[in-house]
Amino acid sequence: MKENAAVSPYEFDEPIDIAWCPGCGNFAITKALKLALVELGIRRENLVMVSGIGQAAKSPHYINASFFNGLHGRSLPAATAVKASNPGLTVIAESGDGCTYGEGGGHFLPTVRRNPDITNLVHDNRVYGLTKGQASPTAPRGFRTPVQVAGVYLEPFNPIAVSIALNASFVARAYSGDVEKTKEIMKKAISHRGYALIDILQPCVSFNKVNTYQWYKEHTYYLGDEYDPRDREAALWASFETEKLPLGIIYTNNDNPVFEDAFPLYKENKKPLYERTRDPGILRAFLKSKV
Ligand SMILES: Cc1ncc(C[n+]2csc(CCOP(=O)(O)OP(=O)(O)O)c2C)c(N)n1
Ligand code: SF4
Repeated sequence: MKENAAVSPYEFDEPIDIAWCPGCGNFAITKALKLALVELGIRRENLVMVSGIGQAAKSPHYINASFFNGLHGRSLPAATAVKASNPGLTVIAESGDGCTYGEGGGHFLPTVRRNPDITNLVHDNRVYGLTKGQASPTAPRGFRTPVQVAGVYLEPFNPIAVSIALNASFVARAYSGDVEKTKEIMKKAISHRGYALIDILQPCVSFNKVNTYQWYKEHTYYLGDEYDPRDREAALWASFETEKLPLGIIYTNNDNPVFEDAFPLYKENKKPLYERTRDPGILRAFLKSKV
């Protein structure tokens, strides 16, 4: 995708009130995404945002483009379907860590394996923000909340390690306190052909008093130029780091077929259904062959 001066930086602004708490990390993610879209020259007519339920899932409401806001955890199948129906669109699924890995966990795994050409932005604040701070699947052991009063006793879900284990085509981690670098990672993810996950560390200033902006500053670092994201074993080791969390593109692999390309509907004819002329004769002949 080329830079396109015709896209205005304000094109994606939606003039409505934003319901997030002042200081929430969600603001920076939306800002980074708008900048990435503008710099990639993606026009709003060609963009579809898909989300589930939660604070992060409100993000598409704040971007002036088409969107589908579905049920909790259901962003990925809807996004896959949008892309399969019209492969010419840029499709971004954006939701929280609870929505994607908790309620949507059963969709996350097959989506990584299907490899549709969509970008998946996950606002990872380690809590269920909208419902007032219960632990999410990425909350660490010992994390206390008004519900988990004795602290979480479960092993946290590691979306980076799981997606690398499934040989995902693009796996990255970003930090919402750094708009510039998050924007650059987003540009690479959107330009990547195939499923691209960005797990974005996002401070929830109201309900997560542990993983603050200061905490992320002290517990993250960017992978250097010497790091090769095509090295799956190195990527897995990076995904297990917990003392300091690596940021950047952790794993890429261009070997997996893209869902839309492998879809039987497009095997002989690349045109999406809505562009094809209907031929009732085919259906008639098919029905006739069955009697
Ligand atoms: C099936 C279902 N279960 C539970 C809920 C209640 N609910 C609404 S939002 C939410 C938590 C959202 O958390 P997360 O996805 O982490 O996003 P955040 O609000 O932190 O951005 C829950 C549990 C629901 N709407 N639907
Ligand atoms: S509750 Fe947390 S995630 Fe939700 S808007 Fe407020 S700071 Fe952001």
